[in-house]
Amino acid sequence: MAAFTELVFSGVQPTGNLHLGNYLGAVKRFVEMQARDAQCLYCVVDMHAITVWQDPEALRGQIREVTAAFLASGIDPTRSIVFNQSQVPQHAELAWVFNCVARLGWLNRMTQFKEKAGKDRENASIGLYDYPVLMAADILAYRATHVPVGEDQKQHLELTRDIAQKFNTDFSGSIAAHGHGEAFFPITEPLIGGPAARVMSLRDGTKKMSKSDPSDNARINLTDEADTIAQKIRRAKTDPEPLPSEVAGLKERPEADNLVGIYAALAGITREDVLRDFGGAQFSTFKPALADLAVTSLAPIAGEMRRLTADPGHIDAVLADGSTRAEAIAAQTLDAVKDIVGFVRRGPSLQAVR
Ligand code: AQP
Repeated sequence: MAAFTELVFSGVQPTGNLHLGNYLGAVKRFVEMQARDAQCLYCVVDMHAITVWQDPEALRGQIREVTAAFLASGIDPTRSIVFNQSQVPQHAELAWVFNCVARLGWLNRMTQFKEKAGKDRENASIGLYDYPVLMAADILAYRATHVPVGEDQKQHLELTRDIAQKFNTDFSGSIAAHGHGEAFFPITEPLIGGPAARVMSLRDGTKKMSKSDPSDNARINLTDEADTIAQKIRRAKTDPEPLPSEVAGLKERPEADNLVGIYAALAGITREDVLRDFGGAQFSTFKPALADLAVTSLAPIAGEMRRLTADPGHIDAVLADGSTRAEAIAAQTLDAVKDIVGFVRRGPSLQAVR
């Protein structure tokens, strides 16, 4: 592997309905990361997807669809490593070690589990509860230094940092004895930010835009046709006031704030810039401008996704190549982890992995 100063990792679940929030909060930023001096790994996290029920045939299609979205958005699979989680067994292996490092009390505080399990907690899968530990393993199998994610993943990233810290402390003697210095795992930096770190529902500005929202009108799907995108924006909930000319004027106006944030993220500008152009405008002026921008930005991605998904063989080849390259890195981490923890393994004990 070439020597990069940063290692970037992130993932998207193949749970269907990939939407504008996933694109602006995550995938678009994955593409931008490729300009940094970084090895980027982008993973279709299919093992996370099955923490809630997935129809097997649909899941296979969804894995290919997320891969197509990565490629259609501009992720270059020769520069970045694009793969699906289940093809790299080290994710699950490291998750088990981390299950023995993470504390029950830490997981009990995870708000996403509480939201997703709802009132029927006793019936939620153990995988859903353990999701953040597998996520820590995804990131730390590559000893990733940076993780671009939407704001909803902030608490999980904090857990990843806690697990890395505790592993480094619990095994400090063994880490040093195996030639890794004072710390084996990095304390990964979350990269959360920009105007679309949390894109909200088009029907309710206080709720996150989400794949599982029962109303399709609440989100813009990456596969939506131009007419559908324009119609969803036209029908998006708003208030009767014109847009303010200062960002402070968006406070207490969640729907207006959301649409301005979406415009800013699509145009690659700030909310301030948007309000400089549209301050004082009615939504009857702003919404068509936003719809035009959304269609111009998303239609080429949707077209390219259609072209790519028509050739599943090509997508599977990209995933196979990426998985082989990912496994070459993760296997080194796991060999070192096994030595540090005190397992006996085949092959010589590794002294250093990087
Ligand atoms: N609304 C959002 N705004 C900004 N970023 C978002 N992300 C998700 N929703 C928004 C970011 O997209 C990446 C991939 O998300 P995921 O597929 O792994 O899982 P998720 O966060 O559970 O996605 P959904 O759409 O919210 O699914 P459901 O409905 O199942 O809960 C992550 O970086 C995430 O932050």
